[in-house]
Amino acid sequence: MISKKMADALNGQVNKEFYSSYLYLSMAAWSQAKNLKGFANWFSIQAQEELGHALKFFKYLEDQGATIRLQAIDAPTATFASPTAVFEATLKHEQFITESIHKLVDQAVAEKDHATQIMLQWFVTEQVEEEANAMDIVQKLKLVGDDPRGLFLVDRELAQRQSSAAE
Ligand code: OFO
Repeated sequence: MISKKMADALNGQVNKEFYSSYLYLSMAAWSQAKNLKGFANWFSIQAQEELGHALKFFKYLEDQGATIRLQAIDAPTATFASPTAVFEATLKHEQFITESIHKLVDQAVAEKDHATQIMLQWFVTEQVEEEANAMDIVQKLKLVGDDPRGLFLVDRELAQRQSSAAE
């Protein structure tokens, strides 16, 4: 059994993960509208992964017999200034999520809640990867600048992303 304080914090994270999914779905819609089909593919898969993250927290709360309180999900931003801006927003959001996960770890450590610490380790590792992926794409887009041929190639690369059921 986890503390009420820990359960409340994890319930907050469930909401943040659902919001992440919503945000990436919104980015997928924006990309699709701009005919950036590879971008849309990348964001749709990202949205699915975030749904998986939300459900991992949900299941953990369930397994711990904690009270689950689903909260309203904020409406995500719907418009972005450019293809680079949409991935800069992705990186910024992932940095925010990393900070949130680290705060949860700090709380679990302070409470000597070993089970929650172990559960959170997966997310600590995942965030390193999420930030690295977003950073890599931002850098590519900056390199490409205003060159439409470069953007075409990045879009083609993002079209290659495949959904990984495990995440
Ligand atoms: Fe993007 O990792 Fe969950 O939120």
